[in-house]
Amino acid sequence: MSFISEQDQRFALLWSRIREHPFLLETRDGTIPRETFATWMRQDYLFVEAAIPFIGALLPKAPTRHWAPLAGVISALEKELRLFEERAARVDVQLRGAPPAFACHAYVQFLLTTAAYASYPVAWTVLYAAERAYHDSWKVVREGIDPDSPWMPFVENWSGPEFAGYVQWLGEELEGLAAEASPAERARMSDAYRLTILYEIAFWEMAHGAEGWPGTDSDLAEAAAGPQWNPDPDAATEGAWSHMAGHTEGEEPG
Ligand code: MP5
Repeated sequence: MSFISEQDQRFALLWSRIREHPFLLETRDGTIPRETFATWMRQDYLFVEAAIPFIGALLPKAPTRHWAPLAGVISALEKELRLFEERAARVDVQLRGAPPAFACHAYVQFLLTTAAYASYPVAWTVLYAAERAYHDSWKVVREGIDPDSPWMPFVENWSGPEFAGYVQWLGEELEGLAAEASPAERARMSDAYRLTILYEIAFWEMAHGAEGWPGTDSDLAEAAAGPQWNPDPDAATEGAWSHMAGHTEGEEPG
């Protein structure tokens, strides 16, 4: 059985917690409160901003065949930041300046420490699980959302064919890395897979009304400035992942 199928069987209940999360079902059904969606936007903007140094930190460990695709991921993440900016301007959400929620902060620390201290196969496992979780999540939203929903550009970004191809490629490469890994390394990869899914669940929970820090009744965290993109809401938005096709099509696993 492939590494991913084995993990997916092992963690089937956790995956269903993601796919059945109220945040996703309410976004699909158009019943999500605007402010709840705005919380997710602010927090995921911080997450995507941190994902850029996460990818950059993988480069020193990466096989050379991954350099160009990883550079492509960094460009895509920059375009995603612009997507958040454009949407926020359209729907009048104040994106920048939100303090990081506990779950967002913890997840980002997990990403960055994984990139710094874990092996490449373990870090790749985290990358795959995080991207796969977003693809699966937004595919749930796609099944039934009003196509005129203001949230549709997010749905298209992560459930669309370009992102699907990228996640497929990440999975093929993950199978190659797992095939070469020792049993102990595979066990570490499995742990990282599970932790990433747990963080994904925690992130949806946070967005759905739990953005405070445990033990505090007001938000005492420092404001984060966030990047400045000077968005032009009238500019046509290019798909964030469209250029990845050239990097990830026709790659052989391993
Ligand atoms: C992703 C994301 C997808 N934006 N946020 C979380 C909490 N998990 C996964 O990552 P990317 O790199 O934005 O496609």
